[in-house]
Amino acid sequence: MINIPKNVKLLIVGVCSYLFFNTAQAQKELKLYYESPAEKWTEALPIGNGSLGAMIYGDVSQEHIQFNEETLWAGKSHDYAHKGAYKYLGEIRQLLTDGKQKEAQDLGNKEFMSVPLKQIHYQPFGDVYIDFPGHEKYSEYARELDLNNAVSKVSYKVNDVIYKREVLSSYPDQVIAINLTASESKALNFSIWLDAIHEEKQVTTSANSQTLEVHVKDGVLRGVSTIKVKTDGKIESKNGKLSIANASKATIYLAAATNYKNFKDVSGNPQELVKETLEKVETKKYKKVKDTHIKDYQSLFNRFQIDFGDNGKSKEVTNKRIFDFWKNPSDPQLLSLYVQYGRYLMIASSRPGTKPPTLQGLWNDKLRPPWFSSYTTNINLEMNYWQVEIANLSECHEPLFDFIKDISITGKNVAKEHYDANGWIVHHNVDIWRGAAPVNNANHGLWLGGSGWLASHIWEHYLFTQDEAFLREYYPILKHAALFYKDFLYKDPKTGYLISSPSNSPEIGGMVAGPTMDHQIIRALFKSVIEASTILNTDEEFSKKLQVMIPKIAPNKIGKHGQLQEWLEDKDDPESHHRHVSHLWAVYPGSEINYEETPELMKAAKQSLEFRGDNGTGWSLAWKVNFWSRFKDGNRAYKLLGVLLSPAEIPERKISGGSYPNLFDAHPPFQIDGNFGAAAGIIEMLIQSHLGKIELLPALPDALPKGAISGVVARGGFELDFKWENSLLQEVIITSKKGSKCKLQYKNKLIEFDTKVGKKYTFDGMLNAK
Ligand code: FUC
Repeated sequence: MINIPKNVKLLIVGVCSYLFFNTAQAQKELKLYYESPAEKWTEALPIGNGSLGAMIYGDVSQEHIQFNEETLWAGKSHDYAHKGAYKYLGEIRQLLTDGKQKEAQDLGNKEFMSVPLKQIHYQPFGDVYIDFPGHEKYSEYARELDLNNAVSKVSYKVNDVIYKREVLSSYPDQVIAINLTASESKALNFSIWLDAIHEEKQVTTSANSQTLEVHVKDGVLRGVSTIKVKTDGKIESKNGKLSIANASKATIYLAAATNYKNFKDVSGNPQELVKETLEKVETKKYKKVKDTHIKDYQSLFNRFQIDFGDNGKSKEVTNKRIFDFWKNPSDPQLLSLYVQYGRYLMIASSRPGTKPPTLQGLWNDKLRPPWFSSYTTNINLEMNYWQVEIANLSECHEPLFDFIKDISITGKNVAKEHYDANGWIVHHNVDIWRGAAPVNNANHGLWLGGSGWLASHIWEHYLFTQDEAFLREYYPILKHAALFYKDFLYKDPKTGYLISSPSNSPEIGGMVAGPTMDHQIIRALFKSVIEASTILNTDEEFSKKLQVMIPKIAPNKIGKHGQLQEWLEDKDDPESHHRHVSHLWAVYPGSEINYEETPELMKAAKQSLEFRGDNGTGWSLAWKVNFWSRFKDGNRAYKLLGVLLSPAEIPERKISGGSYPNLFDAHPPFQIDGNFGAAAGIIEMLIQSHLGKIELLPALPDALPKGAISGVVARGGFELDFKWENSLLQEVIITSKKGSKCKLQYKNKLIEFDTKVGKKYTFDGMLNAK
């Protein structure tokens, strides 16, 4: 036996407990934490399993859990295409060429728009209420959402009895589980029931369960939800409620489903689905369901860590931290928490087999939610997925690819009816019925970039994962997105360039011919199809056609104010602080404009962003964080984060954007895109990989001089762990997933090396191999 001296033993114990302590500490830190119940929806805490989501208020004498199931929408299966609209395309184009914008828009509104003109709403599903008689006076209240295990908790004391509630939404078991305990036997007494704000609803109660049926107004979808109670107490069904007496613990499982099967089929049987789900879970103990849930969640969540240090504020209540950040943005842990919250929300709202998060993610309590709580594709839906690859949640991208598959079908019909073109097209909004035609008003709805932008996600997913099988599967969709633009691009009689017309630069300036953004998106799409066809060794002829077209598309231009022109004409208003900054698409998420290949355009793009200023709606701020990161100005990006992370509801702030107490992003109102976009932006300050190399700490703000990140993903199939101190890189470990060649840059040093699949490569802060 090896004899270890006592002092060495002490050292080992010390190091181990230090590591343990720090891990435990780090675990503790990833929480949203409050010392009072939620009064408003934007104070309640979100949980979700991709399809079944809930907001937990945590009130003491009456708990309220408002829940959603992602397929409950208004409306019905419907083709929104405007038959024969293409007959007016030439005339609209001509009017635009003749400078008759109003006439072009009027004709567009009359002959070219979606039928009907508007899409429809995502719906809330129902509410669980739990009454705890005698709990009006309480002490030691705490409410939290633990991002480490995706469990929301409430605890408090009444007459020396400690009451605890846990709520989670399980992906493996497809239920929301509510677990209630009392520290003394038989001290738990409560009544529970379901309700909904739908006009058409019915509640039926049995011995230990209750079922809610809702029917949406203006639509064909109905939802069924059942709660089932397991307890060591006595259950009684009275006055439409389930009353539980003399218990020490109780578990309630909630399942919900609708008759929606897909955008063409509503023949589902929600009663049967709910019954089956509950039959599978009802014999399981809460601990088993919880353990399975945590294991499943952590298989995604634990892949990525981010740490900027903690100056002690992580122990304070979250709403106070947001308020303090407004006054003094020196809470580095709030930023790492924000990134992890973005990851948490993604895992909660986008899992394989589910639908993508809407404008409000999975969470909506209104029959008429803002902007229909639908999918806006001129920034919002795409922004939802900006963090997904870099933050090591690649599988969570899948619902977007399913969505793209759907709209490539509806969009094909729209391409034919509206443009007499091949391929598929999606305009600026899509609902659950996969409407792809232009909606609302031709002045902003007739925008042509939706399908091109969405298709870029297929290519980006490939760039990150190097998954050739995926690329092969999706190549036809990518190609057909390009095919549409190939047919649609139109030779501008004035400039001779190929342009996108009619369209608009979202959502500023009305209908125009040839907005810069469209051309950037189309060029990027064509290039991705060309590269994909080479990788897959297919379609050489089509690729050649695209190669010939690219130089003919109207190029990016610098205007009289030194700005990047938003339109074909040099007519940008330097005073405009409009929230959309669409013509900078090629800076982010695109990459056509960059310091290395197009420094003059980069300068002009930066000038455009200066004109737009540092305020904006939530998602606009998040986009600007990403822009400033690409401009390598970390301090400016950090300044924008300061606005985004300040309290949304303080009138004296007098600007939009900000965060609600539950850290939901404020457009205002709540829109989830800013959460996801800013999480991506924070990572973009630390690592970028869009120019065929990995650049470390490209835009590190002075406020984050020390930190570490692990499990972050770069294009080319690489996973990285690295840390920095005094704002200088200390060490980097690169794991090669696909054996690609790696180019790595830190400041002015660029190294290049071959890699082997699964091998790790370690370098010091000067990029010397270790
Ligand atoms: C776009 C934006 C709005 C809002 C809406 C949902 O139309 O211009 O700001 O985010 O989507």
